[in-house]
Amino acid sequence: MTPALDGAHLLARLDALAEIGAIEGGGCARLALSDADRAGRDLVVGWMREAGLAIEIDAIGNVVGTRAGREDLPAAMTGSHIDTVRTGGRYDGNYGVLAGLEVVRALDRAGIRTRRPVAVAFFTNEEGARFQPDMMGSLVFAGGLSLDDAFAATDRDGLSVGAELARIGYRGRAAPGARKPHAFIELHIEQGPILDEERLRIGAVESVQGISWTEYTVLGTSNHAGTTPLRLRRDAGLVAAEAAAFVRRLAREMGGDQVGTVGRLELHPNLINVVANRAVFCVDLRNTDEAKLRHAEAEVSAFIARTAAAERCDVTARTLARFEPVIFDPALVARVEATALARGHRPRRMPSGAGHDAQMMQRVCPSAMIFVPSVAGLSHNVKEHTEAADLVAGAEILLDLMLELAEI
Ligand code: HGY
Ligand code: MN
Ligand code: MN
Repeated sequence: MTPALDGAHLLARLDALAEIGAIEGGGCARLALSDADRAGRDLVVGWMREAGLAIEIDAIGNVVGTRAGREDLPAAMTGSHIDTVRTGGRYDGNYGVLAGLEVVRALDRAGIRTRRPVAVAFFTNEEGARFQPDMMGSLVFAGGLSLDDAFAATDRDGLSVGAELARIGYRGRAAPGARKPHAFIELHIEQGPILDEERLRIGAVESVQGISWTEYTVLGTSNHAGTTPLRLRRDAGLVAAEAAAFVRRLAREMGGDQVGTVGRLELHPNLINVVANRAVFCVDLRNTDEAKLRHAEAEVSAFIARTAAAERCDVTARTLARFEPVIFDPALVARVEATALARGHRPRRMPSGAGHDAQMMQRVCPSAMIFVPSVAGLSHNVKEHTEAADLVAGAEILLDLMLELAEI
């Protein structure tokens, strides 16, 4: 019997999960390892149990639910993440995990026992909004970050990943990545404007661009905003503001895929009539080309050093995340494309502007991604939206692909 995907159930589950950590405007705030993240995890683990999956929680809190195959072979795995940024939408990450559960339900309804096990995973702290680096759980799973280093990461309140994992009850016993999957497919919203603007429904993702996150701390002298002449100022706020403007200017001048963002900026004492003596800000640079990304990093670093020196401020830098561009397995990308074509779609090959767990899984097994459109390219925003028909279309392609991969 050909398995059929229950689209209505997928949409209902997306809405149910979005209730956890719900915020004004219809989005979610489930920062990694927060109480809201625990509640979201508990709900999804409950759904995995309901689907009869064997559940494994590893030491970094990654959760893998496995449906047995006819043979005990490396699994065909799908999944994503269920942590969100503070202004998250309801689809980023959640969609890929819940669509994976719908694949399992469809196989059950059709009475199909695949040759390989089928696994559905959610990885810890994909967003990196609270603890860096991002894609932390899948990076540990892939052996790119030690457990000790991951546990030691702290948030702005000094709380550590290790302590927070234990507090929410998700510091599992399984060794991360002990069992590598045969292949990994991640279904995800595009989070950019390409598919929506080109009126296309499916993206066959070929690569993920490089990511560079650096935290800069600039130290000056707090002083009276009214009495201090410019010649005596050591204004950390000025250096931060000029850095943010330079990041945008540089991206515009470099053109191509270069993007740059200063999304986090904190001044101290952050008062209207005091020249700031400290500025802490983060620079997010990305490019599909590693050499260009390195060039952008060097330009930003040199600009900030010059600007701080001109203002007689001191500056230190700390790398929070650094990932080179990743190319997905070409044969698997071709399978994504062929599966979409077989369903009558016109798939578009494209890079991913956002980071994803799949880029870490590519280190341990052939991996690829399926994109569906984000309306107006909006994401990391409560107004993030993908049309129901697109959500279902992407999940149907995931079902076909997982069935194929589980029979190889
Ligand atoms: O930043 C990213 O690209 C991802 O959302 N962690
Ligand atoms: Mn995501
Ligand atoms: Mn995200």
